[in-house]
Amino acid sequence: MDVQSNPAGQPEGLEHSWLPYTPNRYFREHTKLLVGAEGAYYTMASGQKLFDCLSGLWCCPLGHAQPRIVEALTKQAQTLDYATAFQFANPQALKLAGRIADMAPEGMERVFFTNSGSESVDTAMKIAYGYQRLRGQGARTRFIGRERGYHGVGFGGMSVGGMVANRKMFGPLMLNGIDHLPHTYDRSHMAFTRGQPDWGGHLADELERIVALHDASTIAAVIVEPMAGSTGVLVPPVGYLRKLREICTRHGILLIFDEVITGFGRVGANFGAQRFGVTPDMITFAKGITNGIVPMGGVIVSEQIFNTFMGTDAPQHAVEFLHGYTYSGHPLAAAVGHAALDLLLGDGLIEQAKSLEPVLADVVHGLRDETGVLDVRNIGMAAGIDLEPLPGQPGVRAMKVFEYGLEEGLLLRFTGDTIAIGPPFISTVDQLHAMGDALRRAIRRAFN
Ligand code: PXG
Ligand code: PLP
Repeated sequence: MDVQSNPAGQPEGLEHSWLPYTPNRYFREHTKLLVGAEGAYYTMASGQKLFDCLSGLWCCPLGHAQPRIVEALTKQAQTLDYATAFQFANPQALKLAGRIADMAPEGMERVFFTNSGSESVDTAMKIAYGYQRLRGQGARTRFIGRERGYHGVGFGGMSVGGMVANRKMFGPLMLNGIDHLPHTYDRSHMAFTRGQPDWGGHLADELERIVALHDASTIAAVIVEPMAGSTGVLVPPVGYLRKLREICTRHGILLIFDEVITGFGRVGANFGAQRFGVTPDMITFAKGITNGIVPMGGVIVSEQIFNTFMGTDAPQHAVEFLHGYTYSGHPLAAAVGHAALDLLLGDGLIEQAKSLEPVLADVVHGLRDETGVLDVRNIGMAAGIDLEPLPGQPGVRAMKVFEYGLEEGLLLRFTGDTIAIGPPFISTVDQLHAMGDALRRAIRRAFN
């Protein structure tokens, strides 16, 4: 088909595009083009400016067109644009691994680079599986995820994930031997909680039940998001993660924290691990490490796991872990990663996220009395707002808020009838209040 011919007046190329996680048929009638971005705002093709309420897709905490990031990217492109990833290293990626390990909890010393959260999760699952095998526990093949978890779209991540809609089309392709913990959300016990709910720590005991069912000797790892982001910001109950840690340790099961959203400051600390005071065996990350400007992800592993792979009795020239991506440790991503960490750590942007937490909490909880708001919850620079669904039409109410939000100057993200909020750490107090006011107007219009 001729790309130029476009009788419907649609943007050029739309008729050749298949958009990710997008209702493509609806989009055809409601096209939305982002053409520019600076600071905490996007610009649409219409010229409309939109406050970036979710920092891109949780990935741009430092805002857009950040001059030091642009400079790092440009300079690196002129110096070493791509470095062969296998059998070679590049200094930017090596040094970045060191800086990431320094930010991670004590004992988590090694970083394996990927290009996305999905790749990070599949990588971590392969590491877990390999680790158990190498230490003589080859029967440990099971993974335990959690309902309402999101771990990306690879076959591994999808299998441990717990969002039914993402799974149901692919039933027989799901990995074998996966079980799921119950999710931790119960509105009747925790509606309108600021920070961590007091109720729900006991749900970690469900892991004991699952272990008893399958026997510990068959379980490789448990994977959870410290705070579930994609399903609408589910904050872990007090004591819950610590209990998971205790149970995993007791049974020789690895604990993986998927910190693709919670890593690099989103919950007001380097990682959720530190915010919640629990050290896992592996952390998966992506998004914030490069401020979303160049794709990059990775897995941070404990020295013990790394040493287990290095302790192989295979000859020295043998690859210890047959895994990697063409773009693992990409020099452009790594250079941008350094600039992002300079800002997050050197310029105190993680501290800034922490200090804005009560401001964001006031803004979102200020909406609790609006008609149709069923729950508001928050932690760090993240919040979830549940809306009363339109009878028989799940998701439509939130979509209305999303569409009205655009008219009110907000780029919002919704899942089901939940609005997720995760503003950039560079947001000003005034901008956060303005976001709250605009969101209030959008919600009122959607319930009118
Ligand atoms: N794990 C977690 C915890 C995530 O949040 C992934 C893995 C997958 O990452 P990639 O880079 O492969 O997309 C994610 C991604 C949303 C939203 O609206 C969340 C994600 C991606 C896009 C939108 O909450 N999380
Ligand atoms: N498919 C083919 C045919 C390839 O040659 C490669 C990599 O060489 C891949 C997939 C994997 O690509 P990537 O390393 O970018 O994940």
